[in-house]
Amino acid sequence: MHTKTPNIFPTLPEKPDADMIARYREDGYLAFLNALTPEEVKAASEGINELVRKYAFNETLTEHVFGKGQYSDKIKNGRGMLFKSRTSDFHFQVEGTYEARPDRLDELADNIRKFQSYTNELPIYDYIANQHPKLRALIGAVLGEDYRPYSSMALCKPAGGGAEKPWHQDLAYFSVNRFDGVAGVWIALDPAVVANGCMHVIPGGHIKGPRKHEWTRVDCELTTDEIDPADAVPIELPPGGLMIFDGLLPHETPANQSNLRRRALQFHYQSASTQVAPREEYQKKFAGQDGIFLGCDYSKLKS
Ligand SMILES: O=C(O)CCC(=O)C(=O)O
Repeated sequence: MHTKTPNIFPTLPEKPDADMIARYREDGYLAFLNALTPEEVKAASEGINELVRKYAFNETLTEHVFGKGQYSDKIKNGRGMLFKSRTSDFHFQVEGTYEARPDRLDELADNIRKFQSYTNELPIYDYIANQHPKLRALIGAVLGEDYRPYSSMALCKPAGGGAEKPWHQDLAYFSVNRFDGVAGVWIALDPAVVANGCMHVIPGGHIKGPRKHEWTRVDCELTTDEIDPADAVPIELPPGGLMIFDGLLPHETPANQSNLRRRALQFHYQSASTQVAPREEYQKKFAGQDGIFLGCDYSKLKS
């Protein structure tokens, strides 16, 4: 029986105990108020400014392209602009309502919506993602010791309107050969509270398996036919707080309606027996009894 109060542990331990892992299997997530040190949070936060100063409007290192998809109706000038590395998969995207300009890069750093494939861009991100002893112990306990990174993708919410990320299961976006071997780790860099768009989850909602996602006016999402927001709990975390969650757990983050920015790191991992699968194959797997794909069909993305 789940209560509407989230279970949030005070501190990420050196090694999670069996009760914690049992709780993860049942609820589909574990949250900890205190996981990164203030120094780690500071370095990770300053890294955002460092990356934006280094790459934004630097034509040698990145190309800038105008946003697509959910921002397509808002794009004017630098709004929703995407900066793509010329040498790697690293890219970041400006919030759809903010106009990126080369003469105010620190302000721009506070108005980024998304960072993708950023783990190798700075040692602090590689450390947190791949070497942090307590995090390694936690992920190892959840996925097995030989787990591997799957992706790095962080969403941020600028103050005063950072966009929502509606209800979804991460496995609706991914392509893997099994559902039980993917976990996400989400780390707050600012206080994350309801008003600025903290994580909300449906405890135990992973157990039902894949659910039907639809492209709506906002994004690829689970509609209220599939989830009841009344079952949700908010996961409010201070800077350095962390949540680990199952790839099938329904979760969302509302829009930032406050004047407090909400930045985060996010990494996903796969177990040793989880392989990336061709998308066509996965579409048959993440399907209903009628064989129809329930995940996010990118061919339906507005361009
Ligand atoms: O950080 C957020 O606002 C949402 C992250 C998320 O749910 C995702 O990337 O799947």
